[in-house]
Amino acid sequence: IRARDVFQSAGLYCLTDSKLSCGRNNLTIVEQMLSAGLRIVQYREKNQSQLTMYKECLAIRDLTRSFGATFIVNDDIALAMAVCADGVHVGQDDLPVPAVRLLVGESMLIGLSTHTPEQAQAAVRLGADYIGVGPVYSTLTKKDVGNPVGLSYVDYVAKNIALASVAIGGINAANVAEVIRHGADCAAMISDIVSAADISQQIQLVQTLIKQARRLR
Ligand code: TZP
Ligand code: MG
Repeated sequence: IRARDVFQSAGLYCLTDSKLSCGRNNLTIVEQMLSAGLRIVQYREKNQSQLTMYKECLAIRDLTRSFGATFIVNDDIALAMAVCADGVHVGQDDLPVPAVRLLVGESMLIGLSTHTPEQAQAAVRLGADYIGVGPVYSTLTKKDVGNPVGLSYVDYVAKNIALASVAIGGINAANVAEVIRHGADCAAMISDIVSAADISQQIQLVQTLIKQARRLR
């Protein structure tokens, strides 16, 4: 329930992706995100050495701590633990949530990507703290991504699953309002934010859209 409060009050959840950030480094990007008021950041990097990721992740962890923001590490449980992240995010083909819990303990948040009602129900049983809901729309950002689940799955989760929900996949300033109106606690975005010319301005725009959409729920 405490986890759900964090996600509901945050509204926007941004992920890093150095391939999409137009040459700007992750630390600069995250600093701009946090300065613009972002409250949840996920470190998501592919194909880099463990040492490179550790150093970058540690610096981002310090930044998020100084802003009082929630910091989540994608996929890599050891890395999440080594930098004392607030949470770790895993997918359906990663270690099962109870095994992750055994490793990270009770105080670290565990997020699980889900794509079907059965997976969402299992996430509750297994003790996840929040679920990813998606991909809502089609996206070019993630290669091994499944077919879009659409807003009907967002509706299902809003009505039936008590966990915090983070909608993801193809969400941008043009469609974020409908995702929030359909009941997602948070909207997760990569390309629309990290590829923006002015990250601060884009964050502020999207946060305004999220606040407006909540009032229409
Ligand atoms: N998981 C499901 S879709 C996705 C991830 C990590 C990528 C989302 O990126 P974008 O650019 O916001 O569509
Ligand atoms: Mg993963």
